[in-house]
Amino acid sequence: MERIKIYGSAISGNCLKVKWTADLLGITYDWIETDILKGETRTETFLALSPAGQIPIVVLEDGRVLEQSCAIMLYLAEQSGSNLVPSDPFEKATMISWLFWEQNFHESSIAVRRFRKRFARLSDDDIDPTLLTRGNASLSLMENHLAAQDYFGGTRLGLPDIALVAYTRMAGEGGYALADYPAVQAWIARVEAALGIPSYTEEQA
Ligand SMILES: N[C@@H](CCC(=O)N[C@@H](CS)C(=O)NCC(=O)O)C(=O)O
Repeated sequence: MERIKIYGSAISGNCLKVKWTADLLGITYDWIETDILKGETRTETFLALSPAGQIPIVVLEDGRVLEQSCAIMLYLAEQSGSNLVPSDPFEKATMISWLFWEQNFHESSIAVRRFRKRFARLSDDDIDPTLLTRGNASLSLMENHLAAQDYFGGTRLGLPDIALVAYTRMAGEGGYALADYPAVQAWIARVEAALGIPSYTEEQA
């Protein structure tokens, strides 16, 4: 595959999903660390690449730009000819439905609450209380799903695991008690091992 550029940040789960997918697939890339806290996604140069002003983005060798973490993961997986994207249309749509759920329900509560607490340094009273309820509802749904299987797609690591683990492993920073979700905790360790990344607590130490 051509050499791509990934604009991302090491503190962002959305960006790490893309990095881990590329690493897993053996795709070579240039990583351009982009600091959202310093407004580096709001510069004229960045906005010319991505009018949405958000990371991650991928710039292909021919200059085309791809946005949205889960769309980028799908592109990398399909483009590299991996078996991470099922060929059966129902299985493929089921896999994609987890990616939509991650963005629509999980990330929009767990990642947002983590950002408000860890980076915006808001007190719990100043954070929308529904973020806690919806985040815990996400973790409960995952707990039930993972009680019966090792990975979201069944017996092996797939794109939904990579997408969902990104912010789930950081959920403690958002004020969620991961200890209440033992199957989720075991799954996090399994996915980290499969991706060959250190556990989040080790990374922070
Ligand atoms: N749905 C997007 C979300 C991207 C996103 O929220 N990016 C954040 C970092 S995690 C960002 O760039 N924030 C800066 C901003 O919005 O100004 C995706 O999955 O790629």
